[in-house]
Amino acid sequence: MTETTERIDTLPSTDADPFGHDILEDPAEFHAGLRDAGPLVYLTRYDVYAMARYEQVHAALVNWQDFQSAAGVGLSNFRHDKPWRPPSLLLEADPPRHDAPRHVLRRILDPRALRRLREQMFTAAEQLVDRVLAEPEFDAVPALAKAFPLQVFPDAVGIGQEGRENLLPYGNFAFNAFGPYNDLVADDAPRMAGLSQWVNAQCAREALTADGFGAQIWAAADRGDITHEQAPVVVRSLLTAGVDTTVHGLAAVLYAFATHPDQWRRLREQPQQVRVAFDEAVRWQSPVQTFFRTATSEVRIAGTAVPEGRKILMFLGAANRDPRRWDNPDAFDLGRDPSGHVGFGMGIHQCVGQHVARLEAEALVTALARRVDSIELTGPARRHHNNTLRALDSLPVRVRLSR
Ligand code: EJD
Repeated sequence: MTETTERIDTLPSTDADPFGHDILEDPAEFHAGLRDAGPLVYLTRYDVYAMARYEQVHAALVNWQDFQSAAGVGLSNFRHDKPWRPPSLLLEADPPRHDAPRHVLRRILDPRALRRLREQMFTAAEQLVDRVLAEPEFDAVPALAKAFPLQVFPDAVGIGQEGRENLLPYGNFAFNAFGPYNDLVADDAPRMAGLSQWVNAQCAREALTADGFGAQIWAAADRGDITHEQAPVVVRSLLTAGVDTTVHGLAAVLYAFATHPDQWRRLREQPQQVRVAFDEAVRWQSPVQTFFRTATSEVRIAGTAVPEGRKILMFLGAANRDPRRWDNPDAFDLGRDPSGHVGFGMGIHQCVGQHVARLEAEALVTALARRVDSIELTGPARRHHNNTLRALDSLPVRVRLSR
């Protein structure tokens, strides 16, 4: 990349802004430049280190000892700066404090525990798809990618109907807040006190139905697996991490198929490929683009010493398209094995909700594949800029039905 210069200590650097609107709109060229600049790059604008190659990103993700999360996984360093909300007991914690909340959520969200949910999700997807397909043209982001998770996920957690419109804005802010304090954060800051208050109220035992994920978290506290003080903060994790991520994961797979008619035909012939298709879409788009870690001691990355306490930015999206790891990485291809992608992270913090996300995708895409012969864009897909998420605002499509 043109802005890359060699520093005297030979570490490549760039003054580009990964959180600026130009790069958020289309990060591909920037990612390629970062990967090619070297295994470790210095970002002058934020005084942080960065990794964009698969090998280094993967290695850091599985090394929680050297790369901690408790100082925050955003740009802000909790050693020096007060977080905007009490830290997450999962995302923003390291072993041993991380482990009890993690085990509780893992048991509630593991594939066996989700079997009961499966039928509900498939029924809900069929009904939504039937309604949406009454028209041949629609915007797939609001009509499907947002509508589906916004119905089934809050139901699964067990919150009330009132105020669910707060979930996406709250998550959108939380994911922006992992980046720098730029316009994306500042524009929504005035709403946050109100949104936080609403989300926190939903985490109380009294606000939750008797049989959802939320109630199961409180039941774990009754058993002593976590404390009663921890329970509402663990419920908050579901409400923060479980909505915007799946919305934009579903948007990614719909975008992939709307722009790859050959892959849609292939899925129609091999509907059992739906789960591979979702993971390939997560690899290809990487709805979660970036995360930070903090060095717990002086750590060497590809021969360069990163001092203790420094922030390191991991470009998951760039790693997921690293040609050193993937053949033809920019292709959305149902024929490849996308496993090993870092779109859900890797290691002890790897997405604990990934089976819920996969279930939602399987239900929605299967319902579409049963009835939709072809799907095409009728206008440009429009991006939604967020400091962490690769997101879509709009995906105008026309579908042809098979019956
Ligand atoms: C997240 C990247 C929380 C929380 C957990 C995970 C995320 C966000 C928030 C999902 C980050 O525990 O509040 S993808």
